[in-house]
Amino acid sequence: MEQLTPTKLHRDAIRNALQAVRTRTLELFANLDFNTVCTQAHPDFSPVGWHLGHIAFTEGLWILEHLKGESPLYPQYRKLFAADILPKPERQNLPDMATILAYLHDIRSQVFAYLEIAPLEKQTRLWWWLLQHECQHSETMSLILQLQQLKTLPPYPITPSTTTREVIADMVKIPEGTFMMGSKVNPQDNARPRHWVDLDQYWLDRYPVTCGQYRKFIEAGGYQTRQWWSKEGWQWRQTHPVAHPLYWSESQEWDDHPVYGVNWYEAEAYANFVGKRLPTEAEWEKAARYHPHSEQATTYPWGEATPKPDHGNLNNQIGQTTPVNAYPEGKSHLGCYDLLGNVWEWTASWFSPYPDFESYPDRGYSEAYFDNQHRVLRGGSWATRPYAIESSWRNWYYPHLRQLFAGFRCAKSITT
Ligand code: AVJ
Ligand code: FE
Repeated sequence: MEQLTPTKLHRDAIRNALQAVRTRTLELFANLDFNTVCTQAHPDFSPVGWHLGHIAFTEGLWILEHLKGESPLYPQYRKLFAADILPKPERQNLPDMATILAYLHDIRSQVFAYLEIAPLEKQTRLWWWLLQHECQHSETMSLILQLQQLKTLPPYPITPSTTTREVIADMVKIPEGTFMMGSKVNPQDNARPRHWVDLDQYWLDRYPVTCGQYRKFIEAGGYQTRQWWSKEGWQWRQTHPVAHPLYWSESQEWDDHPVYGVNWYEAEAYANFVGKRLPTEAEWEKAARYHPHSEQATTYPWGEATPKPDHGNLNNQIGQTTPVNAYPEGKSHLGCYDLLGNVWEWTASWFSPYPDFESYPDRGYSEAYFDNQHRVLRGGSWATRPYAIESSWRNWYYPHLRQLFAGFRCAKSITT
């Protein structure tokens, strides 16, 4: 029998994970007509079919060219599928679906052939980074598909474990003191390095803000009331005649689900309306991993176990939001729900480097976005793959974007 060395196990783990993620990626394309594949749903997003080609391109670039030392493959796709060459509207002129799929399959079989002999000891980070890259694009494809259909799905029939508005309005007290922020094992450059952060005590919402809560803001004329908005927020609001989130239903059936389809300005305005504020990302992260007894920061809110379906609304397992108290197994040590999964959460922080940041795999990945124009989101949504989720994970987007699976929760300082 073949001996199972640690490297063999590792090779198998990487291959299985890449394969599992690919299966889910391709599921998104079942029954899509080509017009949907190659048309932009929104100016800020590339066509969904472009993402598929870009996944293959990125795999070829980093594994076959960079690690294996192969000369550029498919030079005809270099310009089209690179992340930073063509403007998004010019990414609609795509090869047909069969051609994109053949490209994807050919790159993948070359990558798997190389994986058998690759010196993994030196390459682990890049392989896991690549896996997370496909995971991230898979979520973007999910939100593009939702945009293209722009429909509201019926609420998923989950009976929340507890359902009183009192519970949902609750806040959790996060104790003062230091915690270790960031990660030394997360492949993402922007999550490194680990560093100590000292915070005063503060309140954080136990749950993301729900549609029922947000409805009060709408009904109080929040979208028309200058006082709740910042200068930039009001500017956005005046140039965009909206009066509710992008994804919104009048039905009260959704009242226990998190609000989403709001941009950063809407989140900020709501927080002002209720006399709270958005948490900084450090405040969010401490609540999502700090254990008050061990005083350690865990990888996930619930500890170290890899995410399972019971931990949260992840991995497109349901395909839409769920009530904010539906996943008690995913609670943080301090008692916050739904930190990972369901909806991403806007934070008050600009996307910026941690002390001693080092770019990986290149400056275009994170460093190009340290421009004080992107806000950090934390936590992940129902469409986030479990390989691309942990308490240290940072996501970033322009504050005006409402096309994301993103909501928020609020914080409040404790003054003594
Ligand atoms: C972190 C989701 C904003 O998709 O634009 C993917 C991640 N970077 N390929 C994006 C990313 C390069 C990025 N986000
Ligand atoms: Fe990419």
